[in-house]
Amino acid sequence: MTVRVGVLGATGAVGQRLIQLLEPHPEFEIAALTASDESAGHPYRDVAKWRIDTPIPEEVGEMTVTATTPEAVPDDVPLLFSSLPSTVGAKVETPFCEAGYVVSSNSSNARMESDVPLVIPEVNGDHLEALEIQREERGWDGALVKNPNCSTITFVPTLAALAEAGIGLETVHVATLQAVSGAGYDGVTSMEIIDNAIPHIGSEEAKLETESRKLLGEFDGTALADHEMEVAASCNRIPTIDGHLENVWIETSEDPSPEEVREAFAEYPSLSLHSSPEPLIHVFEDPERPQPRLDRTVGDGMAIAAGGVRESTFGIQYNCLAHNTLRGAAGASVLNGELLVEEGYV
Ligand code: 11C
Repeated sequence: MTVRVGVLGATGAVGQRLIQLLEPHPEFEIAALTASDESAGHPYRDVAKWRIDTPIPEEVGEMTVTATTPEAVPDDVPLLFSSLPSTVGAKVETPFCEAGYVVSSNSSNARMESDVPLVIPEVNGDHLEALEIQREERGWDGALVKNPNCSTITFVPTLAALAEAGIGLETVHVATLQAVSGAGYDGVTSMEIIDNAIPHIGSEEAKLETESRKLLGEFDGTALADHEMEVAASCNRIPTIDGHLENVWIETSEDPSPEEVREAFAEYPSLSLHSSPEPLIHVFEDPERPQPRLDRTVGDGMAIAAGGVRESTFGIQYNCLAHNTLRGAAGASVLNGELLVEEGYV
């Protein structure tokens, strides 16, 4: 049996990716699309400004977009995927949760609230247990679950793999080279970034530093506690369309060899959820490897590519790359939706 789902913010860059992933999904059926008031009342194909390289699925194109309010979404659509701008998400996600909808959200608002699980299923699916506290404290019939920022999702699974292998994480330095699709629709279409590299973008650095510690922290049955590791991030934009590349330096309580690190990455377990790739982390080590458009497609855009593992002055150094709008955004929300269904929250 499929679960009827809706997309909040269906016309945006991540909303379009959600539709691309949800339309053929064996467990979900798209039954509601919401967007801004200007788009409401129109067929999706007339307002979407579709920019994905496969056509708009025919049935989706004919659906009428509604306003982003609980009243506009049918009651028999229990699960909503939110890709709203964070300012909008901060206003409208709560009313949806109050009205009984389970919201799997990619929007950055509320990610660090103590009773909002921030989840990468392969890393910390157990944090969903905090929903009991959320429902009790907020009196919601619905629920709010977040996936992290796309840059956070790119490097945290590699840290989780090291922790899983018993390597104690003390200090992490991460520098990002982020694709323009992370900046949303305008970033891609404006072309203003072409032939330019932009340092110190937005509020990205703080997000990587705080979200990573929450993701790797423990839920003890009553509260989510952050991991104690120290994280310093430097975030930069480069002129590529999709795929965030990150350079990571870690100091650990042990002294793992590069080979042990590669093994930890390669052996980190995946899940049997539909969108969870096997393996989760692909380890590349060939030095002459041609780069363009290979790494971001591993695992159909849902895996992490890692390589360049070597000893450095700061312990171990490596790089990792993930598709930012698939693994890092729409795919991350869909995967959280699959976990919510599997765990009985929907
Ligand atoms: C970027 N990572 O590349 C951002 C976009 O917190 O979900 C996603 C922002 C977020 O600019």
